[in-house]
Amino acid sequence: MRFDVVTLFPDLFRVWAEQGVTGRALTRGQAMLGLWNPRDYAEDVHRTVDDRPYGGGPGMVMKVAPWRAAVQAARSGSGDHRVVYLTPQGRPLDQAAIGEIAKAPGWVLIAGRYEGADERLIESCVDEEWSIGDYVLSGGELAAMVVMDAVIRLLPGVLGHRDSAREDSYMDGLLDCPHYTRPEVVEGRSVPAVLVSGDHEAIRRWRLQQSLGRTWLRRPDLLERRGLSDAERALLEE
Ligand code: 6GU
Repeated sequence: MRFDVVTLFPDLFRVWAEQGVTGRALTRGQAMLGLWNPRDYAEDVHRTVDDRPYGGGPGMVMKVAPWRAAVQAARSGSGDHRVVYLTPQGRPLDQAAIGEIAKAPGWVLIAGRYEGADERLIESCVDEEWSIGDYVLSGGELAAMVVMDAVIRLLPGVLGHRDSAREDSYMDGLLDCPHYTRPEVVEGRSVPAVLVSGDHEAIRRWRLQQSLGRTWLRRPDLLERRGLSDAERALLEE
């Protein structure tokens, strides 16, 4: 998987790209990251990347020329991957969408700033628009990192197989169950007895029950969409 990010703040990504599970994947070459700064593609002496909006009003608008030049350099410098503009106006992503995104060989992600992009930039070089949720960020950089993190952890060999096995199991589409580690008692609160029972079948059932119960209480919308198997229905009624 290759990501090419078009951003005015490439340094934000350089620190991110060395940390944790995603950092390790990038270091090992399981994923690749290219960074492209529109400021490097501006033609004027001030290296202008934004300008005042036609029609007036507050804020600035991303200028077509430097952003388009950076996007084109990013595309031709990699593998002609599809171009995504990250914006709250985009298609809202969920885990199923992340799974589809992870199947492509790569993506060019435009992390915008200011009030938004000149519409002609979107018309001329954007294939898709994605949103990471119904709230507004001051720039697309964090959204790009969110998407890349969610995708990279799905790539083969990125998570240890203990984690990926857990991910493949009954948890899909449900909220996670509670977790505990030592010590066994914290401020008078004990670890649920079943988890120290050594009964692996009972532990599996408890975790599924917790996942189902939490999802039912906290995110009934998820259960609505996903539905329940007969086995899960029976477990909820115990
Ligand atoms: Cl993708 N970008 C920005 N700037 N804000 C957002 C977003 C993206 N998704 C939700 N809010």
